[in-house]
Amino acid sequence: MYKLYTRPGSGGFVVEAALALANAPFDQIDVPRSDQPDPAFLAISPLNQVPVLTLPDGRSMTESAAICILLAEQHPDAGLAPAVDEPARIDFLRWMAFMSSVLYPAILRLYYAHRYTTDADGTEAVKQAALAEMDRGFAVLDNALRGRDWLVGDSLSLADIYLVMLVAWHPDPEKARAAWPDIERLWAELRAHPLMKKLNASHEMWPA
Ligand SMILES: N[C@@H](CCC(=O)N[C@@H](CS)C(=O)NCC(=O)O)C(=O)O
Repeated sequence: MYKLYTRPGSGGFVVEAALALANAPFDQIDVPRSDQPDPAFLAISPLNQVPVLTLPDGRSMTESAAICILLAEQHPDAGLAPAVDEPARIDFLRWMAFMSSVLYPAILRLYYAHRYTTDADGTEAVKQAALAEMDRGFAVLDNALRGRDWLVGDSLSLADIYLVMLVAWHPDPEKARAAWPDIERLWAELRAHPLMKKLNASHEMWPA
């Protein structure tokens, strides 16, 4: 059985969605935010971050995008992502990497600005730059969604859920909705999705 280390409102959201869509049972361990982490947790998550997925064979992995890609591979019938031999697989890999390497870190710079400067007076500048980078990244994805129902391929994939998770962390959701209408269209679709509604009840990513 899988074990998922997570926390409400965290990147565990998309992993929980993946496991639920795959009908894969898992034990959920809530990891409270702490500056003095449990050494046992640090052994599997050296940066003290969630999500962490422990596989049925006991190995653990961090990195939300890698976890999503792995789960899509391990549960090919669940339709979590385009199959390896489908043309849309390229877009899936591309956007998962883009979201986890451009957008997620920009979001961390916004919310953990003190980590990204040695200047005690510098956090405001870090936040402003992080917001600008988020805006740049979301604009790229909004453009990628233009004229399409889903970010990749012809059906819902983990890339859509990952994107909606990220945009839900925007500090000004009203502005995000207005600025990126194609992302908002996808977000509205997922706000009405029964599984996302269920997950949102515990994660409170957006107002119910
Ligand atoms: N690169 C990691 C980032 C994970 C991450 O930043 N998780 C946040 C919650 S959304 C966290 O645990 N933050 C606590 C910290 O950084 O101290 C991933 O994609 O999984």
